[in-house]
Amino acid sequence: MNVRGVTPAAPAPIKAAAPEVPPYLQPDVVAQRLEQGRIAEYTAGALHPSLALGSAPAYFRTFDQVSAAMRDLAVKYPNLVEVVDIGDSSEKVRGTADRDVLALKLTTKDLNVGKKPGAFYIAGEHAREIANPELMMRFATQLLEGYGHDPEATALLDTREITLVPIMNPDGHVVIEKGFAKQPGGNLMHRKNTTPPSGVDLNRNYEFHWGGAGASASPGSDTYRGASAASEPEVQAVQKAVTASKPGIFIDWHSYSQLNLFSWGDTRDKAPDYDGLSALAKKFSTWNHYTPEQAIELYPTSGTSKDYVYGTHRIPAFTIETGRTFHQSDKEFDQVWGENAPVMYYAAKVADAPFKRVQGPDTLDVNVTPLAAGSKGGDVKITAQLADTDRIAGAEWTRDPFAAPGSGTPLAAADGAFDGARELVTGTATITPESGVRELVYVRARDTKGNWGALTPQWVTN
Ligand code: 0X9
Ligand code: ZN
Repeated sequence: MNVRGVTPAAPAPIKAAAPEVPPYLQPDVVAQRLEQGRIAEYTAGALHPSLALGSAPAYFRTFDQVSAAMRDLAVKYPNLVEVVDIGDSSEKVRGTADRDVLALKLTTKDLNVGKKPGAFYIAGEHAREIANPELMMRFATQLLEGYGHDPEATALLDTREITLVPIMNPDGHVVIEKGFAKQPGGNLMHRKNTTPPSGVDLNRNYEFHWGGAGASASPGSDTYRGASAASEPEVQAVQKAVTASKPGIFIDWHSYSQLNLFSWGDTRDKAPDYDGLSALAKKFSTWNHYTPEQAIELYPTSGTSKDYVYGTHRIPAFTIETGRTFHQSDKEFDQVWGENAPVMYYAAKVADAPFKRVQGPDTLDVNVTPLAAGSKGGDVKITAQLADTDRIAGAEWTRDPFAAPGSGTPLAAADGAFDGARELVTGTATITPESGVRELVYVRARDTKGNWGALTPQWVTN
């Protein structure tokens, strides 16, 4: 059993290692990767192609492999995810390759609840920042494997539409693959796409404030802005998909520097929602410990994704710079995953009203006593731990995650009064079996200013 309670297929027998076997082919290393499910289709005698990628870290996969893995998820979880082709790579437009910009759209499809608040994450915009595409894939896999087991994953898929673009820059990704495989055309430091003569920096090509500070007009520059605003098909694809889906929150995942950046990147002026953006970036820091700051503090940029998303749509948008290197090792990637997975969950949780939810208390450790064996309804006792930076003023439980905050059933402070920044709350919920309602109860809390925090789910069980 691995940590998620999934029993992986038995590893294929592996021949005793000859001394010249490179480390990444050592039986224990291969077995460990099997355990992690990354090379699920590995069979003895048929080495997975990623093992031909020379010095690449084990987590790294080619564009084709990631695309195939995305399609595999859609086949395995047809009710929870689909692969959406949001546009072509620039090489496809030029007719020199056949790569699409692919998105995973994750949401429980069979719930009849109308449009759900969305979270939209993109990665792999800069080719050499190789860890973040796999960050997206791990998040997707954990949500899907957790559905029906983990209350948070289940609630997220039931109540949110999560769009992930693991590799926004497919042609650039292939340049990195060739670099690891030591093939002609490879370059492990490639950043841009491959539009002639030497690529466009996609994160300087968005149409909002295109051509301003911190973007070069020289095609040879690593921050070349492109021939015109949104000239690149990859940028057009993201702009179009964001405009169509109008998510509640947007994160562009980059590397490296351990930063949670928010708009603006091209001026020191504060964004109209500076306080809310800053509060969210600080909240993310409670998990990843990255420095929260206005993007221009790093250096000026224009035509970036987050300034487009926030500037054009007023959607809270962030650039998160993960880790300490471009080519993160397996060990560093595991750390980056550990510190950023809670950010990915949290941002999606608060996507219904990010600026409001971030001000409200956090609901932690929800416990629900089991129903009598065999019964589908009855009384259960709910307890939850609440935490805020200010005084907590109240809490409630509900079974309808779409019901307006304040419409649930109040929970009481266990110590008799809501008077602190931490409270234990208790209450009794009468569970009536209802068709079409998931077996989850949700708890949320509000502060003295009336800000309701995010919902935290827990199972009702027998
Ligand atoms: O320069 C970029 O596009 C981002 N950094 S990276 O090293 N991943 O290339 C940062 C963009 C954030 N915006 C500003 N710094 N203004
Ligand atoms: Zn980057």
